[in-house]
Amino acid sequence: MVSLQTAFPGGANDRRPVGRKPLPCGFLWGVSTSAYQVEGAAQADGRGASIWDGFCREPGRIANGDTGDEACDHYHRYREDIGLMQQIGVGAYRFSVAWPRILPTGRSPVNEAGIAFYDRLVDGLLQAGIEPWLCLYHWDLPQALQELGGWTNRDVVEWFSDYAQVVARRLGDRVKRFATFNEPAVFTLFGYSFGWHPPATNDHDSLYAAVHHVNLAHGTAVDVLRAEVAAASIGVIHNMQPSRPVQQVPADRKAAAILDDFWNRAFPDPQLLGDYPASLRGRIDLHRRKGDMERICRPVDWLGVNHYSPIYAKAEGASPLGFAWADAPADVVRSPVGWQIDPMAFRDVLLDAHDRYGLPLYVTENGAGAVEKPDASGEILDLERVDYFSRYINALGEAVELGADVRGYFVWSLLDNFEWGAGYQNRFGLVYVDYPTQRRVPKASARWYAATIKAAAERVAT
Ligand code: GCO
Repeated sequence: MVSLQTAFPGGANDRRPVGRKPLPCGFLWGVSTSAYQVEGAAQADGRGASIWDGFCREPGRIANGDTGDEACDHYHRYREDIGLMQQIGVGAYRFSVAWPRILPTGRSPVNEAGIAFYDRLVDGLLQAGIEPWLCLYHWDLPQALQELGGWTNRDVVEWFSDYAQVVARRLGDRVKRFATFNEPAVFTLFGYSFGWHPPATNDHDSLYAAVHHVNLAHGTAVDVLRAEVAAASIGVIHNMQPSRPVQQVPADRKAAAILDDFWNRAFPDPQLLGDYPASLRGRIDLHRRKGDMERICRPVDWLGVNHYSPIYAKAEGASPLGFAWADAPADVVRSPVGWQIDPMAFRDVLLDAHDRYGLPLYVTENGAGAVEKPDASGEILDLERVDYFSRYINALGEAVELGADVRGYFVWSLLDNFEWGAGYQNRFGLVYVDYPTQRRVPKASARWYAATIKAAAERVAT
């Protein structure tokens, strides 16, 4: 393994991001992953199937026909991965629990072997001085529940709260940081409209049923976690990205505004402010019952913001949504995987989230994708990623300076991993994974992140 002590050839110290904009003391540095993307061991120890297992097997869904069957084998290699986190010096690890690993059919009985994995992971993290941040749902619904209608069946609210109760009772003696959902806007829109995620249906009414039931499941799970876990700190994680028209014409501007309501408001507004954006209310009313908004809007302790880039929309007359997803225009600065690089958009997202929701913020994902492989000497000199992080963390510092209450930052991701529809070809890790051997190789960005965390700690100490 390449040592993290190796001097960063690009000059890590020249690029220390926190030099320019000091961050608050106690600022938390972390890394994020999710269960289906890293665990692998899809058939091990009684894990049930998730909707992603079957979806990956459908021809043409995932680049190169990749699946999460093996992923990074984190299920077996979690100790080595905790060691990598220690070397980088992070204070927190955000992961998700695979619902079908601990409840193979989505409902009782509990799979003890599945729980035992999370016991080992949590204990290993605590021994290493790394705080576990547990997310209940990062998109891997048990297949058995999908067969009962999944998120479109209102009963899912009870299934989810029962699942939350199992996790709380079995892990809540040691885990205190909980998130209910990761990026509900993504899995609902991509799963119930665009066909990019399971269940890949395209029924407009199902989309809004799913939105409302996810919101209800969130609020119900917050109450369960609060009741079950002493001193719990509970949040929810949303992707927040400015929605821009692909061309400055009225029709595209209107499309971008509709996408903005869905992408940036359809979940955080009801969950944190108690109401849906006006443009969605008519659709949601078909699924709303008396008392629902009170069940959805429960007090939480923090808001997790995932942000990578702005998104683009264009007018699409044929779509019942009133917009189509669009690539970033050719004249903007883009990452190797085509996502726009715009650190000031990140700063503004944090300021807007602070103003609108008034909660402590944690950046729970930020990072840059690339198609990469080791050079002749075995190193991965991901200097573009280092540059991205450096600029984005500076933008975070500006947001703090302008008043945003941002308390932590988690890199996506610790490891290269299964990037959904893009399979393994797009890599986001600080650590390279050689999939055939599962060998981990820290990239230059891992050394840079370690230096950044160390410099921040030294600044506080001096
Ligand atoms: C998401 C998910 C992650 C992704 C990451 C890079 O934002 O889509 O939370 O699972 O892998 O964002 O696309």
